[in-house]
Amino acid sequence: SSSDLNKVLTFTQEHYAKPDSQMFGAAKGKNIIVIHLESFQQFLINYRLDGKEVTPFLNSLYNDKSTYSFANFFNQVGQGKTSDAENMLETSIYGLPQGSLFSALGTDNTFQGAPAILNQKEGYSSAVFHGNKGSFWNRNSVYKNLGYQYFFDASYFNTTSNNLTEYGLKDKLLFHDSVKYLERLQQPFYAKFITVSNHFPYTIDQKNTDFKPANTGDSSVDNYFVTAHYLDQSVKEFFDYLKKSGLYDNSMIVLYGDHYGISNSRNLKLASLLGKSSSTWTDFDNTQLQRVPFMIHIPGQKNGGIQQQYGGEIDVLPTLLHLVGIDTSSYIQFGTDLFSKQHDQVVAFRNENFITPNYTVVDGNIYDNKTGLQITHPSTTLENKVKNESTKVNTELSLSDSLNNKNLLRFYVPNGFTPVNPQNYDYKNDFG
Ligand code: GP9
Ligand code: MN
Repeated sequence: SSSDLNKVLTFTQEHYAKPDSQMFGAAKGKNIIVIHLESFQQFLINYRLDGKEVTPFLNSLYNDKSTYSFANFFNQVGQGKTSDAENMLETSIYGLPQGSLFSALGTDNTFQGAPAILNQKEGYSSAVFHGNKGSFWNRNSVYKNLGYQYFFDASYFNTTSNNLTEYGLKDKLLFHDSVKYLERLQQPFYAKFITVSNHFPYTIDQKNTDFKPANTGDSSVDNYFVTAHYLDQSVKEFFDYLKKSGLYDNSMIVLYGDHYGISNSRNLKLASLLGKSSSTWTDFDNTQLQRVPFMIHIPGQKNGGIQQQYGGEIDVLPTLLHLVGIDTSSYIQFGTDLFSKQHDQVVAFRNENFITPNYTVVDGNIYDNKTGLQITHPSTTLENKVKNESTKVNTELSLSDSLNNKNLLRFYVPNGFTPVNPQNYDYKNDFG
């Protein structure tokens, strides 16, 4: 109803964060290439296994002045995993408390997300490249509702069994075989590449890797480093293609990890590789490991570097729209621009836990980020602060749920926005 919608609108308008004037439009007119790093956690960045860098190329990007690299960026997915990450990045609205929003509501709900906004405001074309079946996570339907013009799914690629791992086309082949399509997209374009090779159970044939696994005894932990290394090489090759094709200089390349690769129970095996002991491992440590990479690489930019502000997947859309000079004040978005002075650094997890720059709250327990120790007797000031933040987190998540479950966006048309007509799109393999 309109009162349900108004509650959401009031909340998101009150939390709107205005863009930083230096960053607004800093990448105006550039192609946007989003690289989804499957199951990739932040701890891999700059990590050495037996003295060997696991992801040398991503490390070089992370440490490059042309990249805004976020050291405290968190995944906020629920059970919808990849699809929840995509949903947050495309719409700045949370996934569902249970299940996947793409699967449960993606066929019928109204979306006001990145491809449509970029197209309507700045004339972007749009495409997704993914080497798995288009029906996985209901993407075929959701992408039409988002206004994606092209979806290059497995049917566009040579998927003979040698070319595949468990979740689809090997990443090197995905990038290599996509360039011919990418080059023909009308510029500026918004293009997303969803990788799959670094997906549980982390298997890649010997022929495709020279990297030695760890030896914790848990084969998925051990091989995680091997497939992460393969993903790193794949991204490097893709950058080479972009440079060769001339697209590189005119593009902003965004990389993010969607969610953890190593589960909380397996973290006990991982602990020793991180210089920690499994006997003192806590919920605090599990939460710290929910960091994933978020990097915005803008060739030619020299003022990048490592950013310390806390944020998460919900914050990506307003951040990117502001970078290409699009005003976001009329959209319903729960996240805030990471570069804004008003950016909200309370990062909500889907289960109502949250993290701030100073402390981490898990099941009502407060941990000091500096020491990792639980604050068993918080001061009244801290207690009140945590109470307020926790109220805000719960309100935000439940408003997002109400918006999604009642499909409230169908009652709201942002100023100057034309609702998406999914019938305009057809992803049959006939790209001419
Ligand atoms: C498959 C892929 C995997 O198409 O995106 O999704 P996940 O299992 O990580 O949610
Ligand atoms: Mn995933």
